[in-house]
Amino acid sequence: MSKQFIETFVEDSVGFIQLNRPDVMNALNRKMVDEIVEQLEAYDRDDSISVIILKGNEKAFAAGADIEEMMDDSPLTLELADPFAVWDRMTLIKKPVIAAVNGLALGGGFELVLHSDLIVAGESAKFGFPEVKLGVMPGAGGTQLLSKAIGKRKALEFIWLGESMSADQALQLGAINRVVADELVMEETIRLANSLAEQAPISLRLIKEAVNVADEVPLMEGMKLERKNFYLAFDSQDQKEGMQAFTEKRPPSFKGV
Ligand code: CO8
Repeated sequence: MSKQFIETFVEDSVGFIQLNRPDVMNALNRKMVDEIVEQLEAYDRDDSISVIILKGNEKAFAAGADIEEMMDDSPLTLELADPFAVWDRMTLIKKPVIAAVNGLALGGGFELVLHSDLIVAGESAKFGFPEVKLGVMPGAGGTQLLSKAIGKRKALEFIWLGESMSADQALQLGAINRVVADELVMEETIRLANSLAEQAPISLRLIKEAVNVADEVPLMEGMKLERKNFYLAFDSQDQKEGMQAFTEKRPPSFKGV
């Protein structure tokens, strides 16, 4: 299906969102971010979808927020437009989201990648926050998400200097999950998505919630949520099926209930 700035399609139980402003390196204007988040939410509600993949094109995942759109903004126009409220909704997506990155992921494009759960990149991909060179700074979570991913000192170095990191550097620093040859990014991402799609959906959902709070709450609070989610998993038919299948020495058949 085609919206103004994204293409969407489904293969098996994987929902794809392809950023589609190739003339401007997939620069993210506000309407485009709205469309991305609305589609993430639609896939999240759709029982036939297990995993969501976000992708760009060969040259760019996304080269940042649309500079032309924001260049005449003032604090008041930003306050009234509230462009980041829609980004907050990404943190509420319960299904696994994988970013498949070829080419550039800069500024808001890198922030979109960092909002994803897992990240697969091509060997020539580049990640960075060039905002400092525009006299601004990341605004859609970049300072926080990159610091959590690679630590404060390395994050400061990259964001202060506005330098890009290579896919290999990003992998070594723990910012991304996998690097493959450029032409194999989609194949690898789909393989990863299909592996996730075989797992019990309720387990994936409860694990995502528990892992995400690890960054935000004191250890014992995180442990309590983990425990609550562990107990909750025992209310699912998939828990019965998973354990039954183990004792019967056969593969489980999960239904997501
Ligand atoms: N915004 C608008 N247009 C862009 C952007 C962008 N971020 N990036 C590229 N384009 C456009 C160019 O203007 C050009 O358009 P045209 O053909 O009409 O002149 C077209 O894309 C192709 O770009 P180039 O000709 O520059 O291609 P190059 O291969 O020479 O260079 C680069 C590619 C390196 C990506 C270069 O275009 C560049 O430096 N772009 C800007 C990158 C940048 O600074 N990104 C950060 C933006 S600020 C930001 O993201 C803040 C995030 C906070 C909030 C997010 C809310 C959505």
